[in-house]
Amino acid sequence: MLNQKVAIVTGGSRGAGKAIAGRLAAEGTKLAIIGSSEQIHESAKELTENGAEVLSIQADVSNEQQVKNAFKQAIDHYGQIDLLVNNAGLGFFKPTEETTLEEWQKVFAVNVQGVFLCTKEILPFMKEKKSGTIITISSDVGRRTIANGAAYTATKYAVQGFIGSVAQEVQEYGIRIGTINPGAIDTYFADSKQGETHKEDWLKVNDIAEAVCYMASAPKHMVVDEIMLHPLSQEYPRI
Ligand code: NJP
Repeated sequence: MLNQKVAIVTGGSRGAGKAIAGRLAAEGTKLAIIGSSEQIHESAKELTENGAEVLSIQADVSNEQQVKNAFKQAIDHYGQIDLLVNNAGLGFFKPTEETTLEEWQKVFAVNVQGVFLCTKEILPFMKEKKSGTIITISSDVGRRTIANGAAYTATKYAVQGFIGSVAQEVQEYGIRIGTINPGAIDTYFADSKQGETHKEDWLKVNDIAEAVCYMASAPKHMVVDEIMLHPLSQEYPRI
């Protein structure tokens, strides 16, 4: 079902995004991957060596002009975009009184404005085609709150609200929109390293890639609105 489709994956240079790109490529999906640092080209090289068709684009998802250029490049290159995975994101965890305005603005710029800009850029294209899937990697803290992560939590609640509204706007165009809300994943998130011993029981990047694949390959008459997943070891209050 994903064979010969084309996907844009933001934050494809490492962590969950890189795994999502690799998993989609294994299904035969052609890729445009976006990241703000040069590492995006290294990631594309690796994926290409494993047989994937990949266009790497260095762009900051919070910058409107860079997003416009990146999406134009991807659309011009492939002439088709079937799937957008809004995955790029960042986080930091500290008490609110220690959070600077600059940090607050930065995390909103990438996690919320980035999702807005990328979604906005692809919607006219998908509306015209009357098809497309947009999957956003949000968080379990888009549905529950935690201490010492208020700014990050606020961004993911904002993402849930934004995505929920957009899903209703575009339903009539055959566009399917969902969020994946993971708990702790073993990545490079919040300036950490993948593979650290305290993360042994955390979700693995392939768990997220698997969820994306499931959501993206749902039959045409079905929308998977939301997938929540968290490590069995993680405390998780049920709603
Ligand atoms: O993080 P990490 P994850 N423009 O740091 C890119 C959510 N999540 O894989 O730009 C474009 O390994 C960055 O590349 P670069 C989380 O909120 C995670 O864990 O070159 N790209 C890199 O490729 C996020 O939405 C956990 O630095 C930008 C990627 O984003 C998603 O999972 C828990 C960018 C980040 O890779 C993937 O994060 C949870 C920009 N401005 C939700 N800024 C968790 N890890 O525990 C960053 O609930 N990137």
